[in-house]
Amino acid sequence: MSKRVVVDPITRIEGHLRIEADVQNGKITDAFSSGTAIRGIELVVKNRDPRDVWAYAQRICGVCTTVHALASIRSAEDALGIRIPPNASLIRNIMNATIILHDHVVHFYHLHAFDWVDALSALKANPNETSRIAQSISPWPNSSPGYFKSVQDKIKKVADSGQLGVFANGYWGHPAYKLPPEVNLLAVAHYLEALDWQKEIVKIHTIFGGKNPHPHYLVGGMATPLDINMDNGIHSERLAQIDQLISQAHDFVTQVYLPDLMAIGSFYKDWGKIGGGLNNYLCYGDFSTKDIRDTQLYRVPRGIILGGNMNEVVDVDPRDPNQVSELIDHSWYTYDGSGSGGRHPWKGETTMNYSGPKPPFQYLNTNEKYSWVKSPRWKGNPMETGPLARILVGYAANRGDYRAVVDDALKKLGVPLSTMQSALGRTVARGLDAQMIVGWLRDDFNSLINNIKNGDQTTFDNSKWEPKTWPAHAFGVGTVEAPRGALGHWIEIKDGKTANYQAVVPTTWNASPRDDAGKIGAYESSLKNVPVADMNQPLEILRVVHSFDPCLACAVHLTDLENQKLTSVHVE
Ligand code: NFE
Ligand code: MG
Repeated sequence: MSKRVVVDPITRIEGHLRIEADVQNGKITDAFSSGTAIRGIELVVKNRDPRDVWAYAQRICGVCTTVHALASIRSAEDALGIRIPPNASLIRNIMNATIILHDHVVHFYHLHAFDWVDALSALKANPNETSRIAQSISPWPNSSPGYFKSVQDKIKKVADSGQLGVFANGYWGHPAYKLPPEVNLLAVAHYLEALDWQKEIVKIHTIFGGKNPHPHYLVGGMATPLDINMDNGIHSERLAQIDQLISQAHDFVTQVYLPDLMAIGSFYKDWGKIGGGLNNYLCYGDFSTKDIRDTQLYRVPRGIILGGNMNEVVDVDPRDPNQVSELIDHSWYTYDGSGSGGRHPWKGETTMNYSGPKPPFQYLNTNEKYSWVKSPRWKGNPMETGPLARILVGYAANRGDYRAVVDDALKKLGVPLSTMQSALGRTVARGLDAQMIVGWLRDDFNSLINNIKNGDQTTFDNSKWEPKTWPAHAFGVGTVEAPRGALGHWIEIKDGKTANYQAVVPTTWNASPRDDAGKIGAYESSLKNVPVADMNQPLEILRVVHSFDPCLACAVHLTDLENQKLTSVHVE
């Protein structure tokens, strides 16, 4: 007899995700992923000026803020044949690199670490030993015994107050926690340091984009006036500040995040065999060194791996009507009033059709429709997207830079490449993704400074700004490698207005429910065979699902109409 465990909502993610999992003999036999809220941004942007859509689309999410604006302006520029100046390309890369680094660090320390780190165990640590460990793995300066003692005192004060604040609702003491108290203390110290760091790095957005979250973008370039000698724009003092923030980001990633990841990961090698899932990986590619249309110059390569076959990278084309499609057989939508079937996003439709139970309810009817997330498929295949996809596609494409960072990490952990296709691998890949991207961030900033020094301060091309220069009817697609993976916005422009708009988002791929052929999505697949030691404390489910860094706000672009309890676990 299997029992169904419900985790709803999954916390320490963005948005509303519910997992129902059948557990038999201490293992998950089947799982169902449900997005429980919808916002309908694709409907909001209909009939609007395509030059304005980015500002609405960016509000799809406040976590991967920036990337939806970027995908949106790329889709409009693609449709209208607009080329942007080199400086605008560089600034867009810098903006995207910034959000990815911010997201990955926040995910590791604030959203995922406590699945692996027992915060209260840190109270038992010997700060001298924590200091010794810290100094043995990194030159990071905050590493004295006194420093770790002060962090321990801080945790003790919080614990003694009875109000655990950020440490509330953890499964502290769960037998699946394996770190010694000293490493737990190290991780909690860096949890707190990362909180400070993350508010600094986003200043790159506030300088280049005017604000964060949701910095400003512009169809045709960037709304970023460069004026190196004057106060009429981004001048040398501001650029020096960005220079410093990039150096800080580099140091934090290489001296804090990566050493911690390796230290913590080495205690959880058994999770290198758990939580893998589909083994199909999708990347649209990004970070061109020149123009986004030149896919050959992408530093994140474009491509697909099928069935874990690392010997072949398959081409992907987001324009091909036979490749990307969205199915709705198990999603609360309808096509054309009653139909279903797959739709390429240029023919996509967002028509809600809720047929689930009325709250309060115990279980979803998972034989029918059970999610607001659609089921994107590539030639009928469910795909995983995100840092792991980027790392594996880069590796399989024989890229020397990817091979070097991956091989180095595998050597440090003492595990084979196949370990990457797991919950542990996903979390390791996110760190390696940050390692790659923090280097490109520096390179792109240096290129920008060089251009400025050579007298090019142009960030905007207005030659196709006026609608009279546009075709009467056009289709465009904008793709971005967002923190959580392959993001695409598809636009149809008719007579100067947005006729149709579809966003297929990384978390839409990963959180997807079953499709018409019964093929399960990435979360659902990754949960199969995962052990659950204690049905009332399903820490293992959190480990696997969190390893994807879910963002349901993105995935189902109305907040829930009913209040939901926080962190309740139902078991029958
Ligand atoms: Ni809301 Fe997002 C990212 C996008 S979701 S976080 O990254 O696009 O998958
Ligand atoms: Mg969509």
